[in-house]
Amino acid sequence: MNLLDSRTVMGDLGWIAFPKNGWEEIGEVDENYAPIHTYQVCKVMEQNQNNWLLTSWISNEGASRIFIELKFTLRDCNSLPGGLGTCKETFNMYYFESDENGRNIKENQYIKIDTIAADESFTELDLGDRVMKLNTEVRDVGPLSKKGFYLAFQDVGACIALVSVRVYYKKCPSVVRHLAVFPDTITGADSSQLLEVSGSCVNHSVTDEPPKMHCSAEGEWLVPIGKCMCKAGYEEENGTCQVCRPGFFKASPHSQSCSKCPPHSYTHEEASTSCVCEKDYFRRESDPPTMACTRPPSAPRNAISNVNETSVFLEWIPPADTGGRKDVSYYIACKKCNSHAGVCDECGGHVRYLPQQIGLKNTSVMMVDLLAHTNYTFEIEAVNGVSDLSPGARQYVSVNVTTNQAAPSPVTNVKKGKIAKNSISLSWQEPDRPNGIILEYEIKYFEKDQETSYTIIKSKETTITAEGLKPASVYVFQIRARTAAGYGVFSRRFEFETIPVSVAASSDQSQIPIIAVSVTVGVILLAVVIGFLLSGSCCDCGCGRASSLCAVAHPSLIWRCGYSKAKQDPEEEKMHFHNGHIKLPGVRTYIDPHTYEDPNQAVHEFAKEIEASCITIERVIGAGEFGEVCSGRLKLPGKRELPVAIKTLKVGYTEKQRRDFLGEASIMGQFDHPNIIHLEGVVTKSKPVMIVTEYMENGSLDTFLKKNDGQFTVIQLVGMLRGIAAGMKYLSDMGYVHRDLAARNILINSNLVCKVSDFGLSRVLEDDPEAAYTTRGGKIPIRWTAPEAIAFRKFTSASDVWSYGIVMWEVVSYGERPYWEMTNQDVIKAVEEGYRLPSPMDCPAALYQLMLDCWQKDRNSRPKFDEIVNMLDKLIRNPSSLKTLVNASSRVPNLLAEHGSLGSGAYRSVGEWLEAIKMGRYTEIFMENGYSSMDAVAQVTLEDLRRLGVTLVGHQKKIMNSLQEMKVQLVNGMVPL
Ligand code: ACK
Repeated sequence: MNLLDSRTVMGDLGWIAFPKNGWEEIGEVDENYAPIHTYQVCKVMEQNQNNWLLTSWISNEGASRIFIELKFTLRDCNSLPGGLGTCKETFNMYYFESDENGRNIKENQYIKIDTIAADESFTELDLGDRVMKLNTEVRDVGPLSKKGFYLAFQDVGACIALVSVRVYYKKCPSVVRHLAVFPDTITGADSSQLLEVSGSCVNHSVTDEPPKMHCSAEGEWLVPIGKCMCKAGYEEENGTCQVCRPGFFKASPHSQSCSKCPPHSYTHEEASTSCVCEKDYFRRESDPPTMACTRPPSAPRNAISNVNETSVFLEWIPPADTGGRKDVSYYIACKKCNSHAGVCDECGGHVRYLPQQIGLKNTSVMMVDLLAHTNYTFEIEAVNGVSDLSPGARQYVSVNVTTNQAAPSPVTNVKKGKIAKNSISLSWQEPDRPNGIILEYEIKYFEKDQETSYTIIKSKETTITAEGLKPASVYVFQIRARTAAGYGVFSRRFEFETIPVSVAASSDQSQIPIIAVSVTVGVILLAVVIGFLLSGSCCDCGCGRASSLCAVAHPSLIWRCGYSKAKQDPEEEKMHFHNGHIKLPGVRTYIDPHTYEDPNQAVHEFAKEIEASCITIERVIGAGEFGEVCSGRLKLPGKRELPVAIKTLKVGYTEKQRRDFLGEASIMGQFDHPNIIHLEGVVTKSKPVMIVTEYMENGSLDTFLKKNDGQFTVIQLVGMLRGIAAGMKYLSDMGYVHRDLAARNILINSNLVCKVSDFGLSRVLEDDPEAAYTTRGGKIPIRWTAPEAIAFRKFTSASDVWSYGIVMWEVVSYGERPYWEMTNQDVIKAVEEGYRLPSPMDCPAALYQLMLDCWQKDRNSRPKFDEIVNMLDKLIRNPSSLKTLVNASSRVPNLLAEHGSLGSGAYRSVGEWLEAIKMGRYTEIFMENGYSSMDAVAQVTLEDLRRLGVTLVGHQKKIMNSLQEMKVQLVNGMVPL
């Protein structure tokens, strides 16, 4: 900013030269006739020059540092003839500060600014060329403290022309930066000083942090701090804030620009800070204004339920419309319904929801602790963040279920018995609500505060003694009961303390007389009992109602009914756990009874001895290899009476037969799984020798299915298969290979629970009428057995999986004989050539695929039993996956096309064939409809049969199966894999 520019001053500059003959002004004008104020002095020949040129007063206009720019020419002294002695090539510049415009300043009052020398001086020559070498020099002065100043130029004998003098100061010019206005700012007095300047926000703008900039001595704006932002409803455009147009909004000063209203919202105003939701759409308080307006979700879809005793598992898929939100969760409403009265009540607090009832994120939930045999309605409601803002109806899907039998209620009444230094005896009562027959109790105990290391004892009795405890230590006990429905929950914790060693020692001593007395009493008692026995009286337990049918030589000479204890109490199965893992006696694996030198020891290790007097035989239900199989009842002391199956060993058996017979019990006794037939015990101390197992009301599965052909839903069939697979998984986990898995060796109870049975060693195959001798001498049930087991007796869990596939086929075809009447040799050949059983009728594709997987030639490619269980569980949970059936027409693909015609088969005419399968009544219909040859018949499909009027499912099956059988025989094989 100029304070003075001698070149722009039109009139007199008002400068004073002193002495008068020193500096003189040259009155020149430029091309525009404007005066050029040039002062010159050139007294180079004279001694002692002191010529001053004094400016008029110059206001500094508030600047505290000013700059003086001089433009001048200076004569080179060397170019001057003779004047070298006095000639100078510099001049001095001075200033004097003053608040007012007044003269009378003495030269010595001026303060020197600098001596000014020329960068370039000129010579005579230059003068001749009229080339003036103009020098420009700038000096600054500050800090100034007064309103103005004078400048003075002192010549001491140079030849100078002062062409222009410009006096100015520097300032940072007003700017708008980051929406803040910064005013004109004069730079500071110091050359390195930065002046902090505050800006002010432009219209419609605001700030969190007041904006600042720094004005440098050079007049530049530096280091901006903070900024202004257009307030809500306004956006920045070219350094100003402009209003948001209708349909646009800006919610916060921090947003850059106005945005279009998000979906399902609008605004008709200018300068909107938010948009309004359309009808039926909402925005939660916590939703950002930039988010679309949303609405409650639609109802969940495809809910399915799976009832397991008194638990219900629900699964569904998310709603088709989530309302535009991601925060969909589910709420389960539970109603208990009376089917007769048609009324429903809230379920109440006893129902537990896993993981929770409200705010479920996953699409499944489990309800436990429901009442047994009760109808429930569960409403699965989908909710999202705006559900509570919507007055609309609830969006839910409801599922009706009926619960089954409940697991037993917890044991509540636990009492301590004898407590010693290393043992604690306990007794308890049956739970209040056993909900079935209690099969056993599980007692968990651990030293207090050592819960990660616990022991589990299983007991059929309501008493146990925990042994091997530490003296003077507190132990925590919990007990739970098991019925066919599974385990109940554990009882609350009961704490008992063992006695210290010192107390035990003294009490042991004090017991000596008591023991002596007891022994005496015992001897007397024994004598009395023997007396009774000799006189032929019956026992006092009420046992001994055995039926003569089973030819039980009933041992009436028994004075006490119950178990006789083995070496270790076989009632109690004891396992130790540490951090959830079994610690001792090690991982539970199957122990081959053969490894026992004495087979009797094996049987008593794994099976309880039952007094024959506790068994009542009612009727013969079948014949086994070793003798009759009977049904009856078992009544053990302190226990409820149980229905049981009793296998007997016929009289006149050899020692080997006895060993083999009891071998099955030694194996069965090692298993404890709801899908493995449960061994109650054995009778070996009296004759006949018996194996007592749980009773399975519906007998063996193959006969049961044949009897109930077509009677079950697919889900029921899959449920049976699931049970068998679960049992087999357990066996394979135990390391037991069954070798004879077939529907005939599965038993089924009245609840349609399937259990694997028929365990044995080599015997198992001898016993099976299906087993045939192979070329290598073994006896093998060919149709059920994997090729590697037939070929080189490679029996593994993988070969059991093959057999399981055959069982699947048997189940889905309701007990049909695998490979029908093909000979064993043909079966071996066909399977070897890669043919497999075709899909049974109406078989879900998923099941047939699983069968084919089980029949993979490479045994390692077959699924494992745990995978089979998982797969079946998935199908059960998602019943719609079972709806796709194996296409009827593709069930026996390409057999005829590839392998000739049925005409060359066993039947000469359609009539003969239909007669042979007892379907002769349809001969006429077949002939009338063009099925007059066996070749034509071969094309018949199920649809054709229905069209022909064969409406009975049994007849359809018979005809289709026969056709299939013929086709299979024809190709000497089956479905090529
Ligand atoms: O098909 P079923 O009636 O069922 O005929 C056979 C018969 O004995 C010879 O094995 C039946 N059976 C075997 N064990 C049991 C059992 N635990 N419960 C009921 N029936 C059984 C089988």
